[in-house]
Amino acid sequence: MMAKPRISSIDGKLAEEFAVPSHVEEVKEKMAVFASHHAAAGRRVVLITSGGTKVPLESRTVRFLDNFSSGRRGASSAEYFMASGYAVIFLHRHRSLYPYTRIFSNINMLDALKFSGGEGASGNSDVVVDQQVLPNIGKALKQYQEMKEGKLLLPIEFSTLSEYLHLLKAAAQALSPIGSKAMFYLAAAVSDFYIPASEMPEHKIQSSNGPLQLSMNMVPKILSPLVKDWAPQAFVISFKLETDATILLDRARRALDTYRHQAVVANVLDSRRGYVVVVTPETQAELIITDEDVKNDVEIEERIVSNLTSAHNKFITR
Ligand code: PAZ
Repeated sequence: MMAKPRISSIDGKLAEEFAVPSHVEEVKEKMAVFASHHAAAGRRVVLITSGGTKVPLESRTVRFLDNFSSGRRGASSAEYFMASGYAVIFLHRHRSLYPYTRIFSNINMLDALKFSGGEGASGNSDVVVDQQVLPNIGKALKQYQEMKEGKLLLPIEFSTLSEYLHLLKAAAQALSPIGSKAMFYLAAAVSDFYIPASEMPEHKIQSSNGPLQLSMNMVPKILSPLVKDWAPQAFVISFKLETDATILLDRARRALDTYRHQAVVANVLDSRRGYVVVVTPETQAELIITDEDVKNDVEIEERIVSNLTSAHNKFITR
C-alpha cells in the first residue's frame, strides 16, 4: 500500500494565505522533467534560489516591502555548479542578476562596443566588442554556449513572496523523485513578515488617512516541510545573513538544530563577498577571499560551491 503524503500545517497556511500563481503546476511539470532527464544522464541537480522577495501592502499593488539581494551569489554560484557538472534550476527574482550575463550588470553595453575600422566605419558588420571593457567576454561566451548546448539551466522567475513560496514547494516536490542527487541551495533573501491576503486592503493606501501603522504576520518556516516532507532525501543548504557578526554562528547552529538539514552558509552583509562560514552539524569551515584572490578574479562562490559539492558527494555515498 502506498504511504499517504504528510500534510503539514504549513501546506494549509500556504494554500489559504498566499495567492497561488496560476502557472505553478505547469512549472512543476517542467522542473520534474528537467530533473529526471538530467538524473537519468548521471547528473546531479541543484535548485538555486536567488534574489529578494517582494511583499505587497495592497492587493492592487502600488507599494511593497522588498528584501535586499542583488542575486549575485545565486547567479555566480549557478555558473560554478554547471562547471562542476550539475544541472541547475535557477529560481530567481525577476530582473536580478543572471548567470553569465551578470558581467554586463555594471556597464553600459554601448561602452563595450566599438567600430573595428576606426574612423569612418559605421555599418553593423564593423561593430566588435572592446576587450578592454569586457576582458572576460570570450570565457563567458564559451561557458554560456556549453550550458545552452547541454540544456543545463532551467530559469524560473518569482517576484512576490507568495510566488517564491509556492514555486519552492513545487520545486521540492518535483525534485523529490531523484532523492539524494538533488541539492537545494537556498541563497534568496526571503521576507520573514507578510500581510495575509484576507487582511490586505484592495486599493492604494491613502496618505490622507494619516501615518501608516502596519501589523504583519510571521512567514511560515518553509524549510521545515521541505526537509521533512517534500524532499526528505535531498541535500539541503540554507543561508543565514546577519548584520551583527556576534550572533551569526549561533543563529546558523540554531537553524541546523531546528530544521536538521545538512549545512548553513553564514555571512555578514558587509563582508559577504570575502568571508563566509559553512556550518554543518559536525564541522565549521571558514572560506576567505584574499586581496591576491581578488586580483586573480577568484570569487568566493567558487569556494562555496567546491566545499558543498564535496559534501554532497559524501552525502550521496554515505
Ligand atoms: O544576492 P547577493 O549576492 O547580493 O547577497 C547574497 C545573500 C546575502 C542574500 C545570501 O548570501 C544570503 O545570505 N541569503 C540568505 C538571506 C537571509 O538570511 O535571509
